[in-house]
Amino acid sequence: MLSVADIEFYRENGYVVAPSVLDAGTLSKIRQTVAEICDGARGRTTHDGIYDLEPSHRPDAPRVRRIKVPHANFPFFRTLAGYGPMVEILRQLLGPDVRLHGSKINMKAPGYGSPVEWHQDWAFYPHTNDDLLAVGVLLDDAGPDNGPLLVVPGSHRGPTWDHHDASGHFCGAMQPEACPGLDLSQAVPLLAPAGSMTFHHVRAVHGSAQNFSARPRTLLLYEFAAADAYPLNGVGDFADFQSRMVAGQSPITPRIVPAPVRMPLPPPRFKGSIYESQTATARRWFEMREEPAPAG
Ligand SMILES: O=C(O)CCC(=O)C(=O)O
Repeated sequence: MLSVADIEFYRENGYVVAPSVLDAGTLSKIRQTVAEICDGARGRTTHDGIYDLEPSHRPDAPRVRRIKVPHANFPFFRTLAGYGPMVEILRQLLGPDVRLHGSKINMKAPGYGSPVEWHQDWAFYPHTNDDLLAVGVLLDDAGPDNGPLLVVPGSHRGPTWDHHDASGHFCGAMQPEACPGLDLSQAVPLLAPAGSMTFHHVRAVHGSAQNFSARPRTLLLYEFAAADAYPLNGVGDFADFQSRMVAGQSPITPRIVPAPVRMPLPPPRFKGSIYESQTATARRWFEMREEPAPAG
């Protein structure tokens, strides 16, 4: 559970870190499951519905950058989305009725794990209200040098920035120099031991650098919404929408609040994951060093 001060901190800053939420057994089971899924990338030649691959991936030397929508692809991660201590915190931040929106596992391997350019999740999935957040479940210790999540405090109360490329297509990356008043030097790294959880508001500006360290950084991300937040780009499969409730009731009456919205349209030129769509950005902010080829 978060303290009253923690909740106030989240409202003011748009993020909060809850140390050591996962019990040791659950952490170990998640790590083992992630390792088994990654083994399945051996022999793959391209991205697919499960794997997003590092540019230097080889079928005989797999390098997975992301496991896509684990809650939909692996029942274990759908069950984990209802993990009691996490849901308690979600109820504190989002209210009694909470729906799972999405999930992903971002892996930053030592030495080459890819950066994620500055963005706001809200630019990808605007809703009728902005009571949404992402939970980062730390599967490794997050230190200053292994590509931790960086969040700009208070940015969730500011504009929704343009995330489009020079051709006018959505690309999921901001151009920070075109964001007057946004001070990235204020960004805070969310550092905590494995088993901790970070919570960042859907409108918070965030990103992360390449992992230049010798330690991995594996982050399971779950996105959650207050159940009365309806996606502005529609509900494709209502049965699935309803099945993603993790607490309380699902109302048929959306709550609508004024919030700055830009639609992620026209769709990205490069699809599949944020890593792919962000390749269209005019200028990368985070340094991206050549990845050493896998040995062998
Ligand atoms: O993995 C990270 O450091 C950031 C991930 C993120 O913000 C995203 O995938 O939307």
